[in-house]
Amino acid sequence: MLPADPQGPPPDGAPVGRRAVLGLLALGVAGIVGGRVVESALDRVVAPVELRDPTGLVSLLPAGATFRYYTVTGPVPKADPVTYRLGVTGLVGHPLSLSLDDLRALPQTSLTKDFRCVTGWQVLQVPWSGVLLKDLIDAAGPTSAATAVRFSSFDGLYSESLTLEQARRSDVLVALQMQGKPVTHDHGGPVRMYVAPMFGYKSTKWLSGIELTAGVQTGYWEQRGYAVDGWIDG
Ligand SMILES: Nc1nc2c(c(=O)[nH]1)N[C@H]1C(S)=C(S)[C@@H](COP(=O)(O)O)O[C@H]1N2
Ligand SMILES: [Mo]
Repeated sequence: MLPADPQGPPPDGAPVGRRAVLGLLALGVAGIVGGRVVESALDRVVAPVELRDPTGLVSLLPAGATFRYYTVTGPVPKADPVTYRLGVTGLVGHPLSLSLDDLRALPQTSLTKDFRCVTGWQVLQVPWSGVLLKDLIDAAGPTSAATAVRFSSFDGLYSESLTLEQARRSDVLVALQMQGKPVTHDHGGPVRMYVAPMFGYKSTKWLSGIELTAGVQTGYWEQRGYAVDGWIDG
């Protein structure tokens, strides 16, 4: 496991698109030199390219890369699977506090998709399963003032948000399983978000709370320069 988050914020004022593509370049280099990503040097390179991959760089990503483990806080204490609770709170008619058994008893949705970090590494065709975020939101009953959803982590620091419309997509999961087994602690278990259409930073690990809010609140990396809408495909 990497000791701390190696990705760091983008250079001040730099658009995320540039950083994303630099990350892709870094991974290409890493593929040649044997697996070590050399982002820090490449972060200073200026490349006039955009996130939509007009250059075709995305297609140069080596297949079969493995997951890295990210944490912005250093080691995170493990959750006790018996006492773990996921709160669904905020602007709702019926706040929820869900145990792992509660979550497992709800209908499970599976999907398989490439997982991509904005810094450039990706893992192809990762199977995920869990509860549709939409189902939890519907069960809690958002009030008419709710327009967004904020995720918090029991690491005590990370947060992310989606608009309510994004949160209701059929490819946004409160994930219990990843790669065919329960989400491991390093990958954010027992429960993490998986926001399939967006870059990895939108998928909060060690999920502890889902709060319905009156507006999107910028997340950890967004306060450090990442795009609030993290769409992978524009
Ligand atoms: N709590 C928390 N969630 C997080 C992060 C983090 O540092 N802390 N990193 C994000 C980023 S930038 C990515 S790419 C993915 C990485 O997931 P992984 O560590 O399972 O590979 O988690 C996201 N969720
Ligand atoms: Mo990331």
